[in-house]
Amino acid sequence: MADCIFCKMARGEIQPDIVYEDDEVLAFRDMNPQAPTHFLVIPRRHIATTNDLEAGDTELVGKLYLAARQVATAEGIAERGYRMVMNCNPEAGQSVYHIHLHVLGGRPMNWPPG
Ligand code: DGP
Repeated sequence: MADCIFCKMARGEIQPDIVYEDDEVLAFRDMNPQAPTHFLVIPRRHIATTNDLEAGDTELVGKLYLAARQVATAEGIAERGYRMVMNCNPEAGQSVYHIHLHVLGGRPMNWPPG
């Protein structure tokens, strides 16, 4: 997707603060952090929302979570705890239409979320 900001990151046209990358997955610090640690994990391939996931994406989705765990461990938040959130569509607050797993930690989290 030519205009998608996260696709531009995936192609290397924009350089975020990358914390993990491989052939299929990229993770980088959120520009508007909501916790002391807040990074996003995305697939390099454009998928607009979780509603667009297909059966063939099962392994890719698993890789997002494994990357999240790896970075959470490296960031020192794995044992204390962290939250993973993927917002879908306007009512959930999705603002970038390229799926991304938020990983937040370093402070206590409230439940239910706002
Ligand atoms: P959401 O509202 O769930 O779609 O979250 C989008 C997140 O993406 C939001 O927390 C801010 C972050 N974000 C948007 N544009 C950029 C960017 O250009 N760089 C970085 N690092 N983060 C971005």
